[in-house]
Amino acid sequence: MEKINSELCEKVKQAVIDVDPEPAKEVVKEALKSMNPLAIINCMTEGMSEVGRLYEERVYFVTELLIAGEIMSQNIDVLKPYLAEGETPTTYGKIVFGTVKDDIHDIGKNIMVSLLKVAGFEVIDLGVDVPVSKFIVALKENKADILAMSSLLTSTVDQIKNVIAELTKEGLRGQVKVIIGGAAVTEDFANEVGVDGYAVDATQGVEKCKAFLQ
Ligand code: B12
Repeated sequence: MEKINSELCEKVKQAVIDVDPEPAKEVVKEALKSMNPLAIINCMTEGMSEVGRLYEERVYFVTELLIAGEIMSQNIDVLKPYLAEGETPTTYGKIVFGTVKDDIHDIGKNIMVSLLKVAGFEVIDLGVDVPVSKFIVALKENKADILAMSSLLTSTVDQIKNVIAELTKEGLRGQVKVIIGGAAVTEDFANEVGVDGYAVDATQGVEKCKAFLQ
């Protein structure tokens, strides 16, 4: 069970919203003394949603998005070693993971990649702005069991459809389970494109990947 300290969580969230890296680092270090690292990541994610909202309202601009992204990435690196504590190593299958073409958002993907590794998956992380062909080549080369794709932009979400179409054309669709996520992806979209799984967050995403291979 994740240990959540709501006052500290609020501080962590606010530290991301304030887009000031040094105090944010201190707050995360303080939180780590009494909170589960995954719970801290979830509090930071809440802060990121608020940063997104402020951007939408034109209170924040791309600079703030960039700094908030850096704060999130740096602190996830600090938390990563603590994520594995208490986990029993298991060997699940291989996953090819990437953010779709023309999209460079990678924080959510990186969180899920870390959690998948902790859970015992072998992850081939293709990074961001991944063209259709790169996904296909990686799946073939690695004989992967699962393909995971992230998309945060409504303008790039249709890239998922392109990958699925190519998978089908190559005769690979029946051999890999496909899971998608990211702020631009909805359950309806997932049903429409006919993927095997969709999850609203990385923790649920990992559970779905485990279930695919059981
Ligand atoms: C940080 C940020 C950036 C940073 C990204 C830094 C980085 N290294 O990723 C930078 C500054 C680069 C950026 C750029 C842009 N951004 Co931006 N960005 C954001 C912001 C504020 C936070 C995203 C984030 O990291 N959230 C925290 C993480 C943890 O959440 P997450 O990625 O959603 O992941 C969670 C789940 O979705 C899930 N998940 C994610 N992937 C997957 C995959 C699978 C398989 C599964 C199961 C689950 C899963 O797990 C995670 C949680 O556990 C969002 C706002 C928002 N509400 O999303 C806008 C947002 C996504 N950006 C937006 C925009 C418009 C842009 C720009 C076009 C701005 C511009 N004018 O240049 C560019 C586009 C660049 C590009 N080509 O990709 C819009 C998109 C609007 C839309 N509907 O298309 C948003 C929604 C802001 C807004 N409200 O307007 N951005």
